[in-house]
Amino acid sequence: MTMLTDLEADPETLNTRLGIAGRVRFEASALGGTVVVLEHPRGRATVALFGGQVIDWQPAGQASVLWLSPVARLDEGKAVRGGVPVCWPWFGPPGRSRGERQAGTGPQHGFARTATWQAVETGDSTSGPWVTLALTAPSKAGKGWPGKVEVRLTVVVGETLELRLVTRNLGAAPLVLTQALHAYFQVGDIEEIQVEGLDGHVFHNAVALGPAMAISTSLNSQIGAVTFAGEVDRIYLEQRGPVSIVDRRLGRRITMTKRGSKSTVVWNPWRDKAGNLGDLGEEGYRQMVCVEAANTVYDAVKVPPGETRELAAVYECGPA
Ligand code: TA6
Repeated sequence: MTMLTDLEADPETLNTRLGIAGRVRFEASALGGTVVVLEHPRGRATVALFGGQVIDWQPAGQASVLWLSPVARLDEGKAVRGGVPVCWPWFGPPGRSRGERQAGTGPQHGFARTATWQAVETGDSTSGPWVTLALTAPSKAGKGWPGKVEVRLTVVVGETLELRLVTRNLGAAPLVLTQALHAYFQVGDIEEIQVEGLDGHVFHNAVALGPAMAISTSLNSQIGAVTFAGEVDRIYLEQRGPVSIVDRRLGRRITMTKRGSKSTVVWNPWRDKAGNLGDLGEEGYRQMVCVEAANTVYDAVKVPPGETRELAAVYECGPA
């Protein structure tokens, strides 16, 4: 099995099986590990098999839209900070963040971001080239692995970047999921950006309340755009509409539209917490913001046996 996994992650083998000339190419990354590069006249995206993580997206003629830690490595088994980590099958701490009564065991934000995914399919559509990666229960599933289940991530790049995360319940019991496409965006200066689209929504303030382990009744209400002058860690509820990061310093507006999600998370750790995290780089918190399409304890997803549920996000980048 190890041999097979090694082979499957070998760029040459993957190119023979799944490469598409000028569109989909597997390669060894300078950060370690194997990546798949999707190329289109309007944009380019790099997806790591480790974590099933998009680590770069560059619309044609523009700088990278996603932020990636200067110390990111794809071959150390540690969660990679930056790009679009996939938090699955739970968002936040294990167990209660899925609405369960008991705290669970397992890693923060689930297993997916530290697992090596398998490339299963590629193609080239009118929207652009795409790759589908899959993750199934490992032979020695860690504690908290949610039984017989498969998750697939499809990444498409063209005019936009699109991520579709589809969970299929292969077991006999219903599966309860929380999850997130935990996107890190590159910004000119965190103190100069605004996040629009959240006005009027109530939010769970995790800085004051801690991570959302249960539904809280102590919610705040957003007035106007979100601005940053300290740590922000919030789950906006009943939020289905588009959200935009308006960045006048970089002269661009990044817009996320989503499906299958009523929670939008906005996060910046600010200086002190960033120092403790240790992988943001000197003053790195100033250049990033997370805006996440999520299902949290407030809108946990129930997947009946035999069924699938999708969480999807489309990102576009235009002038501010
Ligand atoms: O999405 C926001 C959040 O859940 C924060 O609470 C935060 O600490 C973070 O994600 C990053 O988590 P990580 O485990 O990647 O350090």
